[in-house]
Amino acid sequence: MKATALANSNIALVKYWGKRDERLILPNNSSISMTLDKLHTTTTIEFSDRYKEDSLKIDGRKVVDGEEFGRAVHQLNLVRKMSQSHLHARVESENNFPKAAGLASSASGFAALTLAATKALGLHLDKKELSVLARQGSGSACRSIYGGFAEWQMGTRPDGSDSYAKQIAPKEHWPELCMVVTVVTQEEKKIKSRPGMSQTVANSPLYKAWLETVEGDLEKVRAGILEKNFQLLGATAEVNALKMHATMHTATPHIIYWEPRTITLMKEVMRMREEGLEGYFTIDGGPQVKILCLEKDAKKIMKRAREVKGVQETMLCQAGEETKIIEKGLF
Ligand code: 2P0
Repeated sequence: MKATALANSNIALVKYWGKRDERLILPNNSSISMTLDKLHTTTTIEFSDRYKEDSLKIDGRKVVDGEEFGRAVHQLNLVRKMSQSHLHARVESENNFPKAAGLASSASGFAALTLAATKALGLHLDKKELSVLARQGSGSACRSIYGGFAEWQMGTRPDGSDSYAKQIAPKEHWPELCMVVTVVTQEEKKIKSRPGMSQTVANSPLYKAWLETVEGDLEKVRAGILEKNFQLLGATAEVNALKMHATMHTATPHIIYWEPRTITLMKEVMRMREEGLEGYFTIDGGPQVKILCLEKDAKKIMKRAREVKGVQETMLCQAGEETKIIEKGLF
């Protein structure tokens, strides 16, 4: 009745932005991501009749109500329903990176929660079933079930049964591909992705253009990964991120996740490219900049990023492993 899961976060190379069903978390477009090896969430769950209610601790802090608690309990309820259990759970979770600052904590968080909860209740789900379930906790979590590179296929069915991720390639496919993750602020963002997304879908005049061009980006990024064509992958991913941010910048009220340091880093990546140091940036729902590069340039690019004033941390990541069960629990 107790299990611990470790899930890596993932960074989208073609972003998921906008839902067609907010309750089931069904997206308006497919997306592609790279699972990272160094940003992870560890979650231990125990179900027991000793517990009179669900309890949740994240990074040592008790979470007793609010949206975070509600979303975790909703996910536990989905798993309880599948296994016809009425037991309450004790959940403890730890991230090794700043939460809710655009480093995809909800992706690794809900992937770990989903696997640990199903295992603790004795369910044996395959990856597709886990992906469908994780998606209902947080959309991007369905991609973190897989290692390497994954594509979340948006699906068309109203019940969401065909909206889940599949692996494009395992991490061993392209070990030279790196992502330098930079942290420019540890602060939690003021507007979460969820309201940010719905605000954009509701009224950004550019949202239509986003949907019209995303299929082309998916094709290029898929090919870039499979053919290990770094220029194609990087250039497409960079413009895809800028397009997503352009939809937010033009929503009413608008959402600007970038800080001055974010823009300085973007410019620095462009400058490096002019000098022959090939890197491409991507940015999610937050101010952090992630730089795609090849291993041969990674150290130099990290050094250059670290020299940008205000950059607090840089981490060199490669493609990481799938969400898995581990022995060592948090309690
Ligand atoms: C992504 N993001 O593809 C995009 C790019 C942020 C920017 O998925 O509402 O936390 O829980 O499904 O997954 C962040 O949104 O949102 C996200 P919900 P989620 O990675």
